[in-house]
Amino acid sequence: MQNTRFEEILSDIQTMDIPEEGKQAFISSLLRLKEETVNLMITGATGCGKSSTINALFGEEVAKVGQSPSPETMNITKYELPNLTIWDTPGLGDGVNMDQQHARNIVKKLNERDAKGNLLIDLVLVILDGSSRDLGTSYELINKVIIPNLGQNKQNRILVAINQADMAMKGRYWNKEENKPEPQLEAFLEEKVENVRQRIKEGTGVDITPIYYSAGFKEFGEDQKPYNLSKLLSFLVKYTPTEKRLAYITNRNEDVIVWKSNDDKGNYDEDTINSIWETLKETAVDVAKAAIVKYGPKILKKGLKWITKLF
Ligand SMILES: Nc1nc2c(ncn2[C@@H]2O[C@H](COP(=O)(O)OP(=O)(O)OP(=O)(O)O)[C@@H](O)[C@H]2O)c(=O)[nH]1
Ligand SMILES: [Mg+2]
Repeated sequence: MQNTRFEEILSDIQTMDIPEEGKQAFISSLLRLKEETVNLMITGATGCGKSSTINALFGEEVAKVGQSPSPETMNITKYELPNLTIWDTPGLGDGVNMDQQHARNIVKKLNERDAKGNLLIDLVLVILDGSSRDLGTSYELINKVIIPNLGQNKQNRILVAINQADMAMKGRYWNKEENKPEPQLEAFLEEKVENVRQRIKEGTGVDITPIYYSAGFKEFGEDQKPYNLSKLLSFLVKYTPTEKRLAYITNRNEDVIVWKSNDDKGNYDEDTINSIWETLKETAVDVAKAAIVKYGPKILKKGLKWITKLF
């Protein structure tokens, strides 16, 4: 599949100031990673912001954003980006009959296997609507449909993210100028995160760490940028199998402004870079490992510089 950013990276390596042998080894490691595809399921109730989140993360117009009350995503929609396949999947909350169908679709997809016999879906991102007081159907979705069908290693295959953080208190305490929550809203969101964590723990015994963010929106001439999107990305990368992580970076939204507003509880870009660096170290083919041993610091430094350049 076409992946121009991948090609750019490869040609960058050609210009690195290291011996030819090292370059070739680096390139063959990367070519192997190029064969890997992440399969990411994004699910959640109608209007929670699945399409908006996909567009914020990977660039506008990847997924159509619905502004009408009728659900845009009636069934599973597949978006194929280079090395990254997104399964945009309706969650529950569309009435008994529709919900049964949605649940069946999700269970089937979660049990699907790839050509190698591994579970197809690497990671499920469940989006909750932070502006909604009643998250009952979302708990139903997570506790009864998704978690029981995650197979082993459940903890690492689900990420729960509360979207529309700006609207959690009906728009109050959202600082529009700085595009971030005021302390009152922040405290409210922290509490929400803790409630969600507890409800899932009680229902399934699985202890996960939900996060909150805002995908932003463009409506009525207003253009609100995302909040905590870098944080969301760093969690997505961390929860994805090492050999598949690079795809998030090569497909990342090029509009740098969407990555700017984040809480100050961590350095999320650095976390992402470290996760990717882990990928390169762990998945380097033998000859690259040998080259790293032989040319050590030089390759490591160049490699890091190259990854950092992507941010
Ligand atoms: N204020 C605010 N609005 C948002 C946010 N994220 C999404 N929206 C709005 O919420 C509405 C629904 O968003 P979508 O992205 O279409 O939601 P969806 O989950 O894809 O919806 P369906 O495909 O119909 O299930 C749109 O009007 C978005 O602009 C956010 O972080 N803040
Ligand atoms: Mg949608």
